[in-house]
Amino acid sequence: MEIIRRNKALMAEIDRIAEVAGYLWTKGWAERNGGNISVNVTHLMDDESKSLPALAPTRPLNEEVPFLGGHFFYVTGTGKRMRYVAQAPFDNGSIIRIAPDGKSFDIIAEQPVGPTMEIHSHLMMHNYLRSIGRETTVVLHTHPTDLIGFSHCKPFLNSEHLTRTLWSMIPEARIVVPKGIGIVPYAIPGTMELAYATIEQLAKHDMLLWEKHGVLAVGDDIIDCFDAIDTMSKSAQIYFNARWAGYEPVGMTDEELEALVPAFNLPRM
Ligand code: 2HA
Ligand code: ZN
Repeated sequence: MEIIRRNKALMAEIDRIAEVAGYLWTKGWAERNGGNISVNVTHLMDDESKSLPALAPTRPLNEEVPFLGGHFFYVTGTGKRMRYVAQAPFDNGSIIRIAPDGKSFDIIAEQPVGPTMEIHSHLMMHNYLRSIGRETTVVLHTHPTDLIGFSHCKPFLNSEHLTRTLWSMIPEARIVVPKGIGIVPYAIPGTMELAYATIEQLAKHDMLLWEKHGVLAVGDDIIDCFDAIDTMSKSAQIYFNARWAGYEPVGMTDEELEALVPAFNLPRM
C-alpha cells in the first residue's frame, strides 16, 4: 500500500520494530509465536495514512480505552512468529486505529492481519500509562528463558529480592532498569485477569516478570525496551552460570549499588 510505504518516518519505526523482532528470535526468546509487540505510532501518521479505510469489520474491545481514542498502533499478529515479523512486518502484523470513543478498533494497514491475543491487555497498559500522564509508546512482551527460570523459584517471586539479585550482578542492570522488575502472579495468557494484574505493577515498574510465562517491558523506544530486557537477562545468566559452577555469586554490595544512584542520577524504586 503506497500511502503507508511513502510515509518515511512511519516506515523507519516499522524497520526498528522488525529489527527488535529479529533480536527476540536470535536470542531464543521467541519460540513459535511467543511474545508480542505493540507500538503507538500516532505521532508518525500523516493525514493520508490516518484516514485509510478499514480492511476488516470493526472489532469491539473488552475494555474501553478512553485515553487512546483516535490513536494508531502497530501490533504484531495473532499466531505470527517473531522471526517472520523481522522479515515481513506487514505480513505478520498490522496498523490499527482506535475509535474516537475508545471502544473498538479497525485494522487499516497493510493487510487484515488480526492483532495478537494480548491486544486487549496491551491496549489497557497503553491506556493506563496515558491516564497517569506518561507518553509511553511501546509494550514489548517476550519469553527470555533465564528470567522465566527465576519465576520457578519461590524466593525470587518477590520483586525486591529478584531486583536486588539482578542489579547486583553488573552495574548496568541498575542503571538501565532503575525501577527494578515487578512480579505478576501466574494467570492464563491473554486474559483480562493478567491485564489487570499487570497494570497494577506498572504503577511502580517499567519491567515485569509474568510468573512461569515471560517478561514485559514498557517505554518510549522499542530498542531501549529490548536493551532493558537484554541487560536483565545478562544478569540472570551471570547468576545461573555461577550457580552451575558451584558457587553463590558475591554480588555488588549495598554501598556499591547505592553509589550508582547519584553517579547516574537514577530515580529510586
Ligand atoms: O503471543 O506470548 O502471551 C503469544 C504469547 C502470549
Ligand atoms: Zn507470552
